[in-house]
Amino acid sequence: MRSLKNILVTGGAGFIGSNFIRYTFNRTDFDGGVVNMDCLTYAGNPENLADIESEHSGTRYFFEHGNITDRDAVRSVMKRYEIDTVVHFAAESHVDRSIEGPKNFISTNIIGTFTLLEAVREIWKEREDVLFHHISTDEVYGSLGDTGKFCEHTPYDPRSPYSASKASSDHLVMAYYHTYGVPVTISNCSNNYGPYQFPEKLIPLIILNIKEEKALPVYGDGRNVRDWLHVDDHNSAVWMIINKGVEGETYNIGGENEWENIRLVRVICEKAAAIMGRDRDCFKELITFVKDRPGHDLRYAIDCSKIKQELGWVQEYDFDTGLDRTIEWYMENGAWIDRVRSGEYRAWIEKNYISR
Ligand code: NAD
Ligand code: TDX
Repeated sequence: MRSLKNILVTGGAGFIGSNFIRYTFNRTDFDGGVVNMDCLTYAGNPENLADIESEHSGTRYFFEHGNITDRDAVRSVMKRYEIDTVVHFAAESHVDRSIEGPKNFISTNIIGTFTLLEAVREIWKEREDVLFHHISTDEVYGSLGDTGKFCEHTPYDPRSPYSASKASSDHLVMAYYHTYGVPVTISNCSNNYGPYQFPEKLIPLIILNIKEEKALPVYGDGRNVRDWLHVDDHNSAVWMIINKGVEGETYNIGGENEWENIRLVRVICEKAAAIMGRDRDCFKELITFVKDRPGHDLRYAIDCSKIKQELGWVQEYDFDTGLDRTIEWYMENGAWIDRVRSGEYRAWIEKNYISR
């Protein structure tokens, strides 16, 4: 029986991690503690959790400003908070940045995961009620043609420095399970959307450029396909895995919701126009086809029948409504967006965390 009393969330100040922490506090069947260890890169913003911080800080929620590659810091957090569950989100997550400079991806995604695994291997030696859950991506499986889906047994075939670093971390996690018996699970998820996503990723970037009537950059011919899932549906799947997932198993998570990029961008243009009370097609003229991403994977699609059948997970968000709400969120949260993009929040971080 798993303990699930003290959860260490790595990267909890980022997009999915902050939504995960809010998700756990909204659950009525969880009354444990959550420690958020995050080094606050450009993508980490503690303001994402201001509501949780004001309600639970010091009682059930604890922020630890630290780097997962720092062996001593990781061990100290694991021991001080008597962590029994690690949910490992922390990563460099943007493919384009990995193409520009892979070094941080190797450091955080590979060495960081290794550092965490070494800590749990040592600290959890005598325990059986613990779990290390590793958050990964469908991108490790490479690129699909027009048909087929990735399943848990699809051979790994990463194409970008980002996906190669995630593939490497997945292999390390499984190696620690087989070699040292560390209790682990892995999930490989498709593209997430929702609130608090850093506006370098496609959906928030397009929404914000529409808002500011800037060009909407579509890579190549826009025919690449992604499978979109609401971040809360990803997090409900993660919650199920840490509660009842089987050690040593991988679970694919997906939206069963494939969209060609150009089709999605056109729909966002129409939805935003409706929300802003503008003509249906007025933003489409901003669409600009730009140079393709090198090694751009053509299509991702996930077969998530395993987690549905074995753990009873289902997606709850309908994409039409989820996308509407997401567009509204970015339209309404101008102050958050300005701070995230201006670097002003850096000063806030330094004042509130780094100098503490
Ligand atoms: P994000 O970039 O929004 O957030 C990453 C967080 O990790 C940030 O808060 C950052 O400060 C923190 N971080 C980075 N390096 C760190 C380090 N060395 N030490 C401590 N903290 C560090 O990323 P996201 O989109 O929320 O993705 C979270 C996880 O989910 C990643 O592992 C990613 O590979 C995976 N994933 C993301 C998606 C997606 O669509 N965004 C889909 C599938 C899987
Ligand atoms: O300006 C853009 N124009 C464009 O056409 C951007 C930023 C992206 N794109 C395309 C590239 C992709 O085909 O849109 C698609 C989605 O791009 P991203 O939002 O950068 O996501 P992707 O590269 O698919 O990776 C995402 O999903 C899997 C996350 O960033 C990863 O962390 C996750 O593992």
